[in-house]
Amino acid sequence: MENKHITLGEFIIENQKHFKYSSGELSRLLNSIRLAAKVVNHEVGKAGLVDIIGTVGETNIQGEDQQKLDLFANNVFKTALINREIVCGITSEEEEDFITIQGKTNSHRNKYVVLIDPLDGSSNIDVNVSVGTIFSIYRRSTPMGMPVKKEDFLQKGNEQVAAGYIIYGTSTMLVYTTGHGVNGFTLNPAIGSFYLSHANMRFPENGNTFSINNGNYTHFPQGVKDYLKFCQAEEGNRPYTYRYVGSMVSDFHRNLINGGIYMYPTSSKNPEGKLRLLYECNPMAFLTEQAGGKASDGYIRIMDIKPSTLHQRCPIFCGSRLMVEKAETCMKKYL
Ligand code: AHM
Ligand code: MG
Repeated sequence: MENKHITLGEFIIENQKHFKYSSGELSRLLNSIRLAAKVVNHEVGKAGLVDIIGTVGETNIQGEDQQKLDLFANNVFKTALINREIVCGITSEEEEDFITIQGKTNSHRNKYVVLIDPLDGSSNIDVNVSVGTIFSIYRRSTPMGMPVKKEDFLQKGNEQVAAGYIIYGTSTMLVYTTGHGVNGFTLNPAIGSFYLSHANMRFPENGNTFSINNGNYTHFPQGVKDYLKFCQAEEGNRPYTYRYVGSMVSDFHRNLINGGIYMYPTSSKNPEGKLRLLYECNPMAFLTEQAGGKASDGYIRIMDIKPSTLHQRCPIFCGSRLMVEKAETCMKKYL
């Protein structure tokens, strides 16, 4: 397919042939995410203008303040997904439990479950720094015709059929994979269409940027401290460049394009790590591998971890393969 002027909608249909069960439902599901992304983008773009920023006064189930835009984005994605006869269940970083969707005409016969972080990095909204949406899609694992169960959402990351993110940045982009590489689409705001702008995105095998919250340094395990020392040593192409936006989607996106590693390890403050396996680590791991990179918890492949709870946290090291392998070597020394 000639890349010029291909819209996301056209690309989704054109690539439907890759899907194992090609009934068009996954295409329609991706199209509903595309639509919701445009609505959220519009609202995020106005965040500084209207009285929508600031905390609602509620806290989410992890005890963190929720911002109004988190709730807005959560509702937009939920509505877009519920109103089509495709999705049988949704779980979100902003919801305590999963949502069952019976479907209007087809009692519990929809095939897909969607796991979503509707607005990641939301503490960046009031300071006008990029935020993102992360999504992950699985086929249900329990038989059709019955309400979804928790186990439908607790599948290993390697069962994902699609995953992606939207970055609300200097441009708004939607980047996704269905297991056949990673492609990025940029929104033309004047027309309201996403265009294929980054075909077949690949992590450079090696990079020279590392991203981590260095403020937590003293709380990191020794393996992470050793790797950070390596990154900062005067040798070869080092010291590497240090960049940390504090929005995973933005840090990941930069590293995907330029080469680099993003890390959110365990620490004595967050012994399980901070990021959620289902809503953040697994989808980003799927994208990483599809782009030729590596995603690990420091020891094993993220997508091989069997989740046990919906809001489980997980340490993550993801990005350029050689950088992640070096970080793993440092971690494994202290096993
Ligand atoms: P959130 O889902 O509550 O927004 O948290 C996830 C975000 C990531 O986007 C980002 O990389 C990380 O938390 C930043 O955390 P910290 O401020 O601890 O470095
Ligand atoms: Mg998040």
